[in-house]
Amino acid sequence: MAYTDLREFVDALEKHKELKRVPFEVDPVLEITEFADRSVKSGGPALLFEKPKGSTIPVLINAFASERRMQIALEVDSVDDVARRISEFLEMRMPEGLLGKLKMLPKLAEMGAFFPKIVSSGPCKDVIRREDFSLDYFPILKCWPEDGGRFVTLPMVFSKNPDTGKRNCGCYRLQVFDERTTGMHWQTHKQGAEHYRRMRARGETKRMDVAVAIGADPATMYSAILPLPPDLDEMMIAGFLRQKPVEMVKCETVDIEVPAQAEIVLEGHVELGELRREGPFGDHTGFYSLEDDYPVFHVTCVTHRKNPIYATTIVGPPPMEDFYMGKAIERIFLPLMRLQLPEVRDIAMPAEGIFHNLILVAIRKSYPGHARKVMHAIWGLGQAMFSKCIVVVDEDVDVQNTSEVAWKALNNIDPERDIQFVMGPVDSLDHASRLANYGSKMGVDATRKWPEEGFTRPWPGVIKMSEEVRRRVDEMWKRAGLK
Ligand SMILES: Cc1cc2nc3c(=O)[nH]c(=O)nc-3n(C[C@H](O)[C@H](O)[C@H](O)COP(=O)(O)O)c2cc1C
Ligand SMILES: [Mn+2]
Repeated sequence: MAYTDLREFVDALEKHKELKRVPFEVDPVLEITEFADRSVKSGGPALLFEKPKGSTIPVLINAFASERRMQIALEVDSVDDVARRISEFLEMRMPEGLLGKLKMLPKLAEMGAFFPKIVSSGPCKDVIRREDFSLDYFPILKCWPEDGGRFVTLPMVFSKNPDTGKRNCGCYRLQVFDERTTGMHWQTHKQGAEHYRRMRARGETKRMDVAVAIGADPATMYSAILPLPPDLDEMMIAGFLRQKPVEMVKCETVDIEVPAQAEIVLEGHVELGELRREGPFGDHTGFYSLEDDYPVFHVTCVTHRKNPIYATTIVGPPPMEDFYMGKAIERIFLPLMRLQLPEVRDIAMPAEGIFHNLILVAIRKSYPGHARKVMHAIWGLGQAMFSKCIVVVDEDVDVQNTSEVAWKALNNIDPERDIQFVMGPVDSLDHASRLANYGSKMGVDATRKWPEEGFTRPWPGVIKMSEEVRRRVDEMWKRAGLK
């Protein structure tokens, strides 16, 4: 049964002993970060701070911050189950004959059940504040000592493509500038930034409507970070994940819809052309993102539930909560990647690589230069374009085992021959690239080299003891009193 809202998810976490309430006062300035960081690094629970200093609204953090919590969030025993459901849909073809077509009906009906549903009202409208509101009312974290201020870190930012009218929802942090204004940190490659650019290019209006929802059922919250193709509605994917449509409700002051069950909604607009210094911010690279100019979000109305919960996260030196969210993305998106690249057997993004710095790819190699084809395909695949280092190995290497990859890949390469550099877009958070958003990337072909690739020396096998000897020693091992 799909979670209706954030509260039901909190209850589920509590039932599974995955949540700890902190009943005394803790400061959202730095102290909550220290709690959350220690908890995630020690395999601790999600935390619900009931008395954040300076606010009456409780703070939920680390709700997705373990493999188990991601399973609870998506209501599966393994996130591979989600991947499996996606694969089934992808394999769905119109079958031959009437009987086959009839058998398809339930699947098609299931698909129809994913589309978001507009409803006339919802709990996010329990309290509507058109005049009397201030962002100071919320327990917004200052995450790290050198941060430029307080940041909303887990928002669902809704905007519309001015050309197609299609909705987008992305998680872009908001730096609080004052009671009613924040930064709007959509990086240049993201959909919010694209909507903004298109709107500016049209030159018809000076304002872009934006609405920010904070806290909802977990699948809806999670959909905001998914690297979906442009114009694919995150709310539809949320419906697929929770197997129930997301109920959407119109905003009071802007032409945008938000999840009706959201805890908090900030309605407002971005003034086209207005930029303001944003940052620094202790980012998910584990370094501070430097200050930069970003659009400004003007809040014009706040709506919220009775007794709202403020959902947030922190990013910083890995692994943090976003690592577990990203790990699930890796699993869920593998079948989609394999649509284009069926030779890919598995991929892994180890925590130290912060997603964009390192992707390990195992392929079934079929022709000369195959590893390089896969690298280029990944650099051309949505947000995977940011991959700073792609290491391609043969399918017998377990990419989930980073140490095995390091061992085998480092043995297998002749660096000058097997490492390839390309120029292209890089993640906005890359602090080492020569220019912001533009720099070099590296592909490592760590597959076994073929004669057809000009390698004519013999290639050695990996050392392995014979099964027969292993069995003999199993028995002698015990006889020798070894454990
Ligand atoms: C905790 C967290 C914070 C994030 N903050 C930002 C951010 O401030 N700016 C940004 O562009 N992307 C940020 N992202 C990544 C985007 O949410 C992600 O790239 C998403 O796919 C963007 O959606 P879009 O393709 O619809 O633009 C963040 C992700 C997470 C998990
Ligand atoms: Mn999107």
